[in-house]
Amino acid sequence: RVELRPHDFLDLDHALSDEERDIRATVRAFVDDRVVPHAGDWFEEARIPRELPRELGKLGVLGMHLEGYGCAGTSATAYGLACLELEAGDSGVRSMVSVQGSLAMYAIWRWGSEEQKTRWLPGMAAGETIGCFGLTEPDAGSDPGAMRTRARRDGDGWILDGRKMWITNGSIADVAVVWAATDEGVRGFLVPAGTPGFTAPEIHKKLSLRASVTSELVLDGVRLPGDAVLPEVSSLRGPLSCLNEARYGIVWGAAGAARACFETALRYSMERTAFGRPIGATQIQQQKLAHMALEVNRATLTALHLGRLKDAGRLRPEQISMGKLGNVNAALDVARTARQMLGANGISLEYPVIRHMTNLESVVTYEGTADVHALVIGGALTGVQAFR
Ligand code: TGC
Ligand code: FAD
Repeated sequence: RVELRPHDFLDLDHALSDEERDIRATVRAFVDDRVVPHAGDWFEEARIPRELPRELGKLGVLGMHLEGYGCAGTSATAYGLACLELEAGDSGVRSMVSVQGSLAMYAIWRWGSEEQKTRWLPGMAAGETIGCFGLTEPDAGSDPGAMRTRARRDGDGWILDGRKMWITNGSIADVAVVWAATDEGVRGFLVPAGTPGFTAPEIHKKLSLRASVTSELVLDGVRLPGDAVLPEVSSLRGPLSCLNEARYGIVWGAAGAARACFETALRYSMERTAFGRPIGATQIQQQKLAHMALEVNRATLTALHLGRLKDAGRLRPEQISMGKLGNVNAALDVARTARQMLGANGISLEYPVIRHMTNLESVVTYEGTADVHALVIGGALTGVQAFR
């Protein structure tokens, strides 16, 4: 008889290859050793260790789904499994991996010149060079087409002026991928840290995703050489193609955060007694546990299915929107339910639940808010775009 495992009630393990299970086990061991014991402190202290990117590089997860230039070239499904395990540790760690691999590295890998790829990607895959991705602005988040950051030609080079906001890894990045409006459409620029006129002040007072650096990017007359522009795209399609990659990783990651909350609540429900019996022996808590198990399993199943579609070259952005919307909402639901099951302990960083719960408030907002993904799906269903 097949064993019934709570977080894998549907036996999705059965649908994975040996190689996929091995990659997952390696990432899970890293997370159990390097992230889980410290994530509460990192959150409380609002920091993420400076050495972590190199450790993640050694682990092989930075740009792991890309081919060449020091990247592992794994399947999309294997990359997804890694995101799930990383986010079961902390959304901030998965965020670091997403921004590095799916946003900054992917932008260069997909739209860069051969010289740009050779110069930047191997160091980024190793975690020696950190990248960030600047699309959002103070007055243009869901509507990046309204961006005000501008690049104008200046002889052979470019001059950039503008502001980016809420940029993950901004003040620790060695290179920023900055998207700017030009006379030729939206273009991507590689801005090395230390370029005159470019600063990246850190944003403080966050109550979510605290184990992650978030920054503003300030560009005041930043002069760049002609070869700083990504040559292969000049439209919003450039940044949005990168978002498809990162959103795909979040579909998996959210299932990981949900799993961590559910497993904590399940354990707690059998250890905590009230009125002379474990709370998990009461009907009302079992109903909640069954609901959480359902959501965790359904989210993982969705992620796996989208992974298989991506590996088959069939995955559409609208399907990623459905996965991100559904899985992040499911994870938030599981996290909030688990938090209540833990009673007062549910508000303590001694347990991972409230950390995941508040982190997920960022995850539901970045990479397209829940509303934006609903509108993408609604547009596909009706043929009518409701954004404007
Ligand atoms: P629209 O007119 O529909 O399209 C403009 C151009 O973009 C193309 N396009 C896409 N290309 C690739 N993938 C997609 N998903 C695409 N969606 C649209 C489209 O074909 C067109 O191309 P072209 O060449 O004809 O010009 O765009 P719109 O102005 O109506 O805007 C709608 C849109 C898609 C921007 C909106 O739906 C949206 O997605 N807004 C959300 C913005 C967002 O997600 N920002 C995220 C910033 S990065 C981040 O949050 C990182 S978090 C860090 C972490 O992960 O840890
Ligand atoms: P707005 O776009 O102002 O939206 C406000 C509200 O209005 C939302 O509820 C939204 O759903 C709703 N809304 C917007 N448009 C419509 C509409 N047409 N119809 C109905 N409702 C609508 N960005 C980057 O570029 N790079 C990063 O690395 C990055 N990292 C981030 C890290 C964190 C921790 C956070 C919180 C954000 C990060 N972001 C990053 C920014 C993120 O992508 C944006 O916050 C997000 O896209 C939403 O934009 P906004 O905050 O300006 O909200």
